[in-house]
Amino acid sequence: MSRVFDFDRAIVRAPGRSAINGLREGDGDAPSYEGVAAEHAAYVAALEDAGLSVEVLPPLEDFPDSIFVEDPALVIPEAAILLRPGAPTRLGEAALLGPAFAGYFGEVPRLAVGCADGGDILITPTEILIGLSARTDATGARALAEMLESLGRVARIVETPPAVLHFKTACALLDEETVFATPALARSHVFGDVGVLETPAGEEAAANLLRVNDRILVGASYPRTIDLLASRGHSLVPLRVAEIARLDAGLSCMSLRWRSAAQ
Ligand code: CIR
Repeated sequence: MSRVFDFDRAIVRAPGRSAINGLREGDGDAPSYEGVAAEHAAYVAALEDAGLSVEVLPPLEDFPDSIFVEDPALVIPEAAILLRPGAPTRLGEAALLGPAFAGYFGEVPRLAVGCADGGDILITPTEILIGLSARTDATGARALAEMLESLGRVARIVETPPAVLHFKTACALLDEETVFATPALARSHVFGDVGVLETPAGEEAAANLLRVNDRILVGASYPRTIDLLASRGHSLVPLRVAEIARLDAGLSCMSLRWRSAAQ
C-alpha cells in the first residue's frame, strides 16, 4: 500500500473576488484578492512541482470560502465522500464539488446527517481521526466513521482543542511515524502510537503544513519550524500564507489530494 502522503492528483478551486469575504474569527484586516490569488497560484505550482496533476475548478463567487476545497469533501484512494460543512454559508459547497470527482471515482457517497468538515479529518497510516469541533458534530462524525468503516477503514473520533477552528488547524502528518502538532493538541494524547513533534513556541499556526510525496509545504513565516524540520532532514517548500491566514486557513485547506488507482 502506498504511503498516505503519496499523491499524483489534486483538485483545487480558483479564488473568486468574493474570497476576501470568507469567514474569519476576530477583527483583523480582510485579505486582498490579489494576495489570496498569488498565494493560491504559488500553492498550485508547488503541488505541480511535487509531481501532482492539478485540476483547477472555476471560482464560485456565491461561496467565498469555496477555495478551501478540503472542507466539503474527503478523498481517499478508494473513494470520494461529500461532507456536510458545519458553517451554514458553506453547506452548499459539497454538491457543487461533486461533479469534479466524475471520471476519477465511481458513485460518490454523501454524508446524510450532522455536519463534518474535511479540515477536521487527519489520515494517518493506521487510522482516520475525526476531530469534533465547531464545524464537526458528534452526529456527523459518527455517520462518517460508519461510512469509512464500511470501506474497511479504521476511524476514531477525537476532540479538537477549544478555540481551534479545525482539528488540522493544530496538526499535520510529517511522515509515516510522526505528527506535527501544537503543544495543546499534543498534550491531549489523541495520536495513539504515532509520534508527536510539537510546534515551536509562537509558531502554533505552522501546524497546518502539508506533506506531499517527498516534500513538505510549510508557511514561510515560521522560521523556527523551518529550522526544526530541516534539521530532521525534511525537504521543505516554504510558501507565503499571510493572506489566507487572515481567513483562518492554512496549507492543507486549499486542495483535495489522492493517488489514482492506475499507479
Ligand atoms: C472557514 O472559516 O471555513 C474558512 N474561512 C477557512 C477554512 C479553512 N479550512 C481548513 O482549515 N480546512
